[in-house]
Amino acid sequence: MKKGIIPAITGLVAGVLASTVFFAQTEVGPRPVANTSSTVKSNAEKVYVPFGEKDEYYLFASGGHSGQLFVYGVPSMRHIRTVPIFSQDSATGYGWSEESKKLMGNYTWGDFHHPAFSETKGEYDGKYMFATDVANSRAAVMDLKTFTVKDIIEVPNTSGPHCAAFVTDNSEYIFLPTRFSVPLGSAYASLDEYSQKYYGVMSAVQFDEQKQKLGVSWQVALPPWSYDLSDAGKGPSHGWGVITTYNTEEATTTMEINASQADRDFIVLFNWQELEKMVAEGNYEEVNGEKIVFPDKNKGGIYLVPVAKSPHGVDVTPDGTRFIASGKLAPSMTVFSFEKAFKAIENKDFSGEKYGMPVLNYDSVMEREVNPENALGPLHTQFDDKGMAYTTMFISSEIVKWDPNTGETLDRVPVQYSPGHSVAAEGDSASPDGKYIIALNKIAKDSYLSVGPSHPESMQLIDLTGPKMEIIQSAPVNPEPHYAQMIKADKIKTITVYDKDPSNPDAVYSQDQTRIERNGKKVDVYGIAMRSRFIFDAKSERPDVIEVNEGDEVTIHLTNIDFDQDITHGFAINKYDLNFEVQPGQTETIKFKADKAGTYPLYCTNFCSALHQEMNGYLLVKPKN
Ligand code: CUK
Ligand code: CUA
Repeated sequence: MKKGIIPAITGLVAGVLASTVFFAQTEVGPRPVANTSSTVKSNAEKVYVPFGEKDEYYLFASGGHSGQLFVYGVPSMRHIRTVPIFSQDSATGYGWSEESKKLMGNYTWGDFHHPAFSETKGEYDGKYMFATDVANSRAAVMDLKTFTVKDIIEVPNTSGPHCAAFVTDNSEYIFLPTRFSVPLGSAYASLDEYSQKYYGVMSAVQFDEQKQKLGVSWQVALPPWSYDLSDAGKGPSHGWGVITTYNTEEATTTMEINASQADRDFIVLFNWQELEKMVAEGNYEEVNGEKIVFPDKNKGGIYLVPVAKSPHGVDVTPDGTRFIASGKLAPSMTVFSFEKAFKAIENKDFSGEKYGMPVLNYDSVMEREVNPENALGPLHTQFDDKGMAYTTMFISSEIVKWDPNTGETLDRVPVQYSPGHSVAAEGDSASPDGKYIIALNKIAKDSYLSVGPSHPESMQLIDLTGPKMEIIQSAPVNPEPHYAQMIKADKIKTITVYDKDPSNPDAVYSQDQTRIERNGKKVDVYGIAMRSRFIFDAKSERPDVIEVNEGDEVTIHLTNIDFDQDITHGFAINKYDLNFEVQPGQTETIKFKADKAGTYPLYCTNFCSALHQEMNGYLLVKPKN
């Protein structure tokens, strides 16, 4: 969700909204948090993590169009690490090394919206994090032992997997519904044929832990609507998934107005076990190498639930009994019951059909509509340990706590400003912790020192343990944490160094194995980095020099043999625009054409020892003539 929603909403419903509320909430400075000196002290204590102690939670905030992941500690809100997922990152050489170039495919950046942890029985298991790229239709998996990306795939037939990643309760699937509809394979088709030739394809992706590879198992060619957010069932709703939709009007231009005409859009309610079975029985069509279920021909397993227009988020309650849609343009949260939906399906309690998918009767599935007074722009909902719901209100800039069992508003706290998502401690797992929630605010305005016309986004940490929600810390964050995940720190087990891998033909672990191999124009360097030198060929008079001929194809395989925690070496060649790093025990590769004759110093970029400044050598490129 971009900041553009403000004009969209003001334009559309300004007349209905109390504009004084709107402006009061977005145009003024930070509202004072109750700050008697005693509460300030106790709040400071709550977030203070003394040196030598560690935070209780990891926070993984998506980096939106930075294509990166930001790792923070909670409650200190200290930024610990930026991990590149979809975008080049010269701090780590991601996007320059051959290994990372292979992961990134033909792209240099990504738009990363929703991180999702791997799950076992609906609980975060701390093993992997999945991510999707709205910009270039990719899915990624990151290993939480090393905080590095293991695999990225481009998903065919789709465009903009925004509503993802949502992971099923035992990580059976990572579902990727899409924001944009396109013709299959992104082929050309006139927009006059939008309803006939365009599809919003949802992909069922699986992760093979053995091979450390992602793969598309099957897809569903949903109608040409926009799919917004989604969630997976758990417990009694295991095997099911829900996705919100907008633009069921099938507008093809000026979406701001045209996609908001109808009073109702739908929630797609699907049974992935049934779809899996249909595919196993051959009930699909193969298009562009993928198995695609077309709901109008391959019937079953998918239903539509009417919902107030243009819903944004949909969230399954921790106990798996309900799903809650947030209204975006209608100021309400709608609570639906899975049990009622299952009954309606059994009784064929349908009000019609769309593209072969039965439409369930709204009144048969809906449990209650919740409209907290003056709360505007509900977007996303998280949960605490008692099953209470916390919904972000984009327009009225607050988080509202309410009871899904009764609809009663329990508490509300203003945030600065315009929260998109919030994230509670393990807040979308089967057993949220209930300790903290963080508002992921789109607009920081004057919350921090000014850095010019554009400001960072803001994250506000809210304590949930007292009688009232209380903001206890705030931290700027780069664009743009659409969503985040907060996991108990002790669930993540990182390694300290990479193990030796004797099966890796690129790796060299001792000086006597270093060598420069020439084969015509091909030059392969098998070198090591250690404190505080490079050794490319130990037998050479100048072991830290690489001499090649102009036009040679050079590959440098570099192994860091300092098996010592946090001793990372970097590698850069002046004016060759090359840069990568090797972490302790790691082997990485760069390839380049030595097309510039001359003398180019090479050096370690990562301060690794007292003699780091001496860790350099030369690339000599002999001119052709
Ligand atoms: S979307 Cu941005 S606030 Cu991409 Cu999760 Cu709702
Ligand atoms: Cu190695 Cu600096």
